[in-house]
Amino acid sequence: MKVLGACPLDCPDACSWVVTVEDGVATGLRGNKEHPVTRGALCVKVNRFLEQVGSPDRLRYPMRRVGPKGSGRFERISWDDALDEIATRLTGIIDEFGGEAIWPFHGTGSLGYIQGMEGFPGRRMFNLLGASHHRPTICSVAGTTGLNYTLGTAGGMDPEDFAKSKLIILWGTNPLSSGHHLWKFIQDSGAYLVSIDPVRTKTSERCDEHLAPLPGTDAALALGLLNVVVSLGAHDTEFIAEHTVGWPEFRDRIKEFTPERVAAITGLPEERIVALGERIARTRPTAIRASQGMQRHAGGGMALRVLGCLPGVTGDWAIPGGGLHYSTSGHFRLDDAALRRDDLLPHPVRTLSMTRLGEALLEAEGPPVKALFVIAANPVGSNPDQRRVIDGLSREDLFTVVLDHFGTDTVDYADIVLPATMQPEHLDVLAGYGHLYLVWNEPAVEAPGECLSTTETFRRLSRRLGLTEPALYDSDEELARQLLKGYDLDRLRADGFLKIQAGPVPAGKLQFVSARAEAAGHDPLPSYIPPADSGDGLVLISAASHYFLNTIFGSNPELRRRAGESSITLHPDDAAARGIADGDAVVVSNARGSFDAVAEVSDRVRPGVAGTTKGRWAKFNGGATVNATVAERDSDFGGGAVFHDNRVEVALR
Ligand SMILES: Nc1nc2c(c(=O)[nH]1)N[C@H]1C(S)=C(S)[C@@H](COP(=O)(O)OP(=O)(O)OC[C@H]3O[C@@H](n4cnc5c(=O)[nH]c(N)nc54)[C@H](O)[C@@H]3O)O[C@H]1N2
Ligand SMILES: Nc1nc2c(c(=O)[nH]1)N[C@H]1C(S)=C(S)[C@@H](COP(=O)(O)OP(=O)(O)OC[C@H]3O[C@@H](n4cnc5c(=O)[nH]c(N)nc54)[C@H](O)[C@@H]3O)O[C@H]1N2
Ligand code: SF4
Ligand SMILES: [Mo]
Repeated sequence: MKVLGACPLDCPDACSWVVTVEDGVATGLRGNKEHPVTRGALCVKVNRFLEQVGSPDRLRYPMRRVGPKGSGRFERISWDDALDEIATRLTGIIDEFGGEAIWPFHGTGSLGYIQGMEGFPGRRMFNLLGASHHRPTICSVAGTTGLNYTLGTAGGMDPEDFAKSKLIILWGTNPLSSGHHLWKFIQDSGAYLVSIDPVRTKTSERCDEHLAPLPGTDAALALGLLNVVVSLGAHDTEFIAEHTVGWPEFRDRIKEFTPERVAAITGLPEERIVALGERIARTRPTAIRASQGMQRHAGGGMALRVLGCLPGVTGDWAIPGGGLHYSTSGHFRLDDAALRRDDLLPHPVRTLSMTRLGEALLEAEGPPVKALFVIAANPVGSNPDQRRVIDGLSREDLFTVVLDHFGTDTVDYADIVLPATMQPEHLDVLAGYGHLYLVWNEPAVEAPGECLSTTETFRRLSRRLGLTEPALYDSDEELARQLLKGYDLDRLRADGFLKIQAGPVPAGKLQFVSARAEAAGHDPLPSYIPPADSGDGLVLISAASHYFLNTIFGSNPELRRRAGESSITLHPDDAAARGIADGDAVVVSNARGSFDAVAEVSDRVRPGVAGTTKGRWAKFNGGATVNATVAERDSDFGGGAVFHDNRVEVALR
């Protein structure tokens, strides 16, 4: 039997997949050949997904902690005992501290609308209890907010239109590792390819040209390129007059960013900036692919805001194959409010920021956080300021419940662990953020042991708490129907995917001057905000690993073997200045913390920059990973994370 499903992982490609089931067991998994973006291929990680599903390490039963927090020592308990204990603890906490002392902390382990981050499963129950809301700031929010200021949407181009582009700028993005299905459209275009990245990635190596600016200086670079375009008179006066607001003011701002000044800010040769500006001036359509990496900086939101303006100056927004693609999420008009049911709240509640977990646990203002539900997240591995996160999770008076598939670094701090179903075992609906398709995930097999889906876990807990609100007991299929109002669910289910219609970009007039940005306390004009982490040392970028998906697969033996040891790439000049040679054991540190790595000396990174990857497990890496060095600091817009705005020192161990 073949069953159509969807990859749930936090990846733009949201692949449609086909599970082969024999005698109730999933024996094969491949990409759906019919899906125009998946085209039959998954990726190096998800090709091993069934290994994960059948792994002997998988959590199969509810467990209660028996050793100290962090020890990872647990005993098996029944679901009845687990639910009783959770219900008793929650009731006590609500009585003493109020509902807001509960934090449902959702991660990106699944981006499903029914079981994952997009739908916040359990939110209806938590609303009824008056729990704090969760703001997912860990990934893309700064860029989304910045683009919204400019475009009135973060939607952007249909990535399939990259096949029509003549010049493609891959700006702070490494699609060959972090979402490779776009590459087919890029190749089909035959366009001139430019990579803008402080690191020479797999993607940069396949481009015609690679520029390596200093991290966090992209907004200045974009303004400098526009300076060249405008001085050549190549701006599209007709598009500007008809579709934009604030051109005279923006034009003055652009004039401040001369190639000479921008060369000093970005560390790029002036003639390379001028040459790329000239190329943009004469090439229509020009498409920009920018993704989340380049906005993990103090000025990340502003950087995307400026990038959204660029095709507004050249008129590319009006040409198929021109414009910018960041995330297509803004185009999906799904009724997620109907899923969340915030109308069930007894009173307004506070919102807690995902990336300020350490702070919230250690020094919360207002009601303390007394109960933490970690749902498809691994904050010890993925959050900034690992040491403080661990200190917070170690609090004896904190009641922590973790729902997961594996015994992660975070599971080690749980009071109660609940085993969750994996994608072939539950129903879900996905929406790509790198394409315009809804993707259906039909359950294919039974879950092992006593694993339950997240929705079913919260239905059972609601019952245990004696809650009578009928909305808490809707089935997964009922939830999918509520979400997909206006789309043809039955067709989606039969075909496995359904292309949606993109909304207009820009939505209304493009705002060079943004009243909304001004009202939020920002510069009304696009500008440049420099990096925040100052001082000496190297700027450490910890980008996506080719072999892991965030911390997922971080315990898969074969992928760990292929990824090799935890490494840090140093430019030969920076290595020599520290007496470090290729292969040396080093310690990477700053005031926040440190982690061990092996030095790789290579000019793949520019001087002043060091490179590593995210996704490693602390318990396999001497107890700390790169996130021990990252600050719990907000980016400019939306309170986003600043993983790549991080200065470190590197020394021999
Ligand atoms: N294999 C794999 N795929 C993944 C993931 C994974 O962990 N592994 N993660 C998934 C997730 S959660 C996300 S959000 C996406 C993220 O995918 P990307 O958006 O690609 O994010 P990053 O890998 O953080 O960064 C991309 C590139 O930006 C560069 N960069 C960093 N700072 C700057 C800067 O200031 N300016 C410029 N121009 N470039 C900069 C980095 O060197 C890196 O090569 O990928 C998803 N896909
Ligand atoms: N240094 C550095 N750190 C980073 C980044 C970076 O660029 N650099 N990138 C950041 C980004 S972009 C992101 S999105 C975050 C991700 O951070 P998190 O959201 O914490 O994601 P993961 O670390 O992948 O942890 C997800 C967990 O969910 C579990 N899981 C998967 N599916 C399910 C499910 O259906 N149910 C349940 N209950 N559990 C499930 C997995 O087993 C895994 O343990 O990491 C961030 N961390
Ligand atoms: S991780 Fe991305 S590329 Fe790999 S199967 Fe999932 S959606 Fe496709
Ligand atoms: Mo992400």
